[in-house]
Amino acid sequence: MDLNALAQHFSIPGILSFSQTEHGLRRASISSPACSAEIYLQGAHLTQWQPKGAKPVFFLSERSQFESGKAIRGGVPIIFPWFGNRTPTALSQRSDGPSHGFARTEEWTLAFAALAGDEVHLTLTLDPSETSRSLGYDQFQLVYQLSLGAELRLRLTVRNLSSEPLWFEDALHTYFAVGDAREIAIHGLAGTRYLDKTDHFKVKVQDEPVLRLTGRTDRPYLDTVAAVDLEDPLYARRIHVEKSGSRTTVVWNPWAASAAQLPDLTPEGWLQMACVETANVAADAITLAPGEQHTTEARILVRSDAIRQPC
Ligand code: TA6
Repeated sequence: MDLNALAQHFSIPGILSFSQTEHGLRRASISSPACSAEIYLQGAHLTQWQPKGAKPVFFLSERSQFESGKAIRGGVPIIFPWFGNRTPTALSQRSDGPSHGFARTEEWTLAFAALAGDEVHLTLTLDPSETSRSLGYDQFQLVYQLSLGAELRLRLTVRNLSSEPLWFEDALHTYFAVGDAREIAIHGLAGTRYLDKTDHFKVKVQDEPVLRLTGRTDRPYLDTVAAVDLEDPLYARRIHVEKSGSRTTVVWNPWAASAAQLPDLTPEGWLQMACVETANVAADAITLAPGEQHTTEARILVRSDAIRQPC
């Protein structure tokens, strides 16, 4: 659907409008009494959400390329059908394809947009494409429902439309904006097992009651349904992330040395970000029987920490 058709079908005067970047990426912009937000149709990529009176909640790299087929660095990339590098599974010996799968660089379809009270509800869908078929994914549908208001709800549903089982990993690979990654504290993962990707994927347990970042951190925490609080003293706020349909929480910050290897991140960019991802990866990967579906949901809200609150 071109820009005019999008505007004709889905615009909500004063609330929801559409535009296009110089590289031809189409985006929806939201400005409601409760929040402002921006989402690109490529990857159904939510790049910003800012509740009224709060700072932007997501980190968005100023070096993101915003070009067709290139992943945007920041916001909430949708990771599907594999996390990281593709590796053989019980259902497929293949290991080809882009890091983090194809969903975040494919063109999604806007299927629904509405204002209900102060909340804007959007639904985007992804169907098989030449790219997904070439990678062995030809009978599925993704449905992504966003509720954008004073809080944010993201629901990613995967449907198996084939007569065979469908294996996948998924992640809402959320980049949170922070005042200084060295000062934040991440609550909710104490005693939880994780894979330490900075140490050959060794299985470890977080002994500390609270996670503070002191270097490159790359941890899928497994078999956890816990809510997480990201405490940010510099921004005087606490970002609360609840989830359902997700048994993995990934925490990632590249730190200085690895950040220097990322062309779409400024050398200091790592200081302003922390990824806390709502996911199902590795042992938590999902296999759908024919006709089955699964929904991964994140609910995000921001609390001012001006007055210290219990976690
Ligand atoms: O979620 C953490 C992670 O898997 C890291 O290992 C790092 O690769 C990060 O994702 C970013 O991946 P990307 O492909 O977006 O550069």
